[in-house]
Amino acid sequence: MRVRIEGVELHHVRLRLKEPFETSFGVERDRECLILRLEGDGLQGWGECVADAWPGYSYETVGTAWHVLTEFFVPRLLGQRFDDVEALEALLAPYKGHPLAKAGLQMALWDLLGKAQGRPLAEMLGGERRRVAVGVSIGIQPDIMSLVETVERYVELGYRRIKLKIKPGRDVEEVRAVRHAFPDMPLQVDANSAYGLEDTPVFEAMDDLGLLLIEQPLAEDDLVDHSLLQQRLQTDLCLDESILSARHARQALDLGACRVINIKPARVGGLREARRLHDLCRERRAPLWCGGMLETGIGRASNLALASLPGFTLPGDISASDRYFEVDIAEPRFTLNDDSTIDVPQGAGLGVRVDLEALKAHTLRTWTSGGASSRGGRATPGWR
Ligand code: NPG
Repeated sequence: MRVRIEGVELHHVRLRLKEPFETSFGVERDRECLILRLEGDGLQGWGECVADAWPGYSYETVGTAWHVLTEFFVPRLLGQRFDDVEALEALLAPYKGHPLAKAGLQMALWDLLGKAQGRPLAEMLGGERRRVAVGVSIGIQPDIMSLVETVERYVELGYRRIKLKIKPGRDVEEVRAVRHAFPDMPLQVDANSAYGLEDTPVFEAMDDLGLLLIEQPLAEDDLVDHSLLQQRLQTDLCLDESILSARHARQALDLGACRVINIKPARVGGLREARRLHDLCRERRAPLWCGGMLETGIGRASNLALASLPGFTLPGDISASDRYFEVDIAEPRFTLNDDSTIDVPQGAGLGVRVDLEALKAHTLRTWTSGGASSRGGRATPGWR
């Protein structure tokens, strides 16, 4: 069934996090992102572009995504008919980079097509599980005692896999203390590219702590040094920021730069490329898990659908809705089951309903194009 894209709306949203989230690249107190709405044939498709307010994790920001979407991507899309997502991927292929912006738009088209076909996203992607194993990612805490207490709090809530953020000077002692307090807990660490090969002793010191994996220790553009580091360690390295496509994943595995892959659909330009990456890892029997970027309920629904594919063998960074924001913009809220899993949405498309009041209350600026509301593009006046 073909759907004609008649209108596109962008919402620049800011949601207050329940607690600040500190990583090696900085502290987040609010989460900003773009929420996209596609209109066609009387249906609406929602997507989330996870570019943040500032270029910490990625060079993309809400500002760059706004620019490429309004100036280039949306004008190509309007008035076109789609019966699959492949056509959108092909339409955007000539534009270099900007995977987060492309992925947000693609998510909205998956949702729209799913609604048009009456099929849940998980089924469209080839998902098999009804619930997926999840863990929680814990930011850098003010001191070791509060770190151990924070881990304890999440363990009491039922999370059975913990990821700790680390940075130079806040690593070995912290991880050792948590390991001591939770000897059997599946535990992993994430450095977000904060180290160099000269820091190898730091990772050697963690090598006997029974970690599930060490995520992205070195620079994102450096597969070679990752392979040198992996040779020195028993613990599996996992790459996140370094893997921008299925091709990168193949090269990283071939080079021995990592043994485990983290998939974030946004980082690789959308769910279609994420599925190719999944297929590659499955073929290679490389352990795989779904990362998270502090998504709203919209992006979380998409991650849950993806993680229902059979190649995801490790728990994802997909926590319950109440771990992130006081107020979310999508319903229903996701809750943690007793076995540290979250149910995969079963409704058509993403399977969530956007709370328009909450969306409006958290929107800083909007832009509409096509549809009944305007012709050309129109942005909220007065936004700074
Ligand atoms: O539960 O969504 C979550 C957070 C998981 O730690 C997490 N994400 O580096 O992987 C990361 C980190 C992140 C957060 C990256 C925000 C980008 C933005």
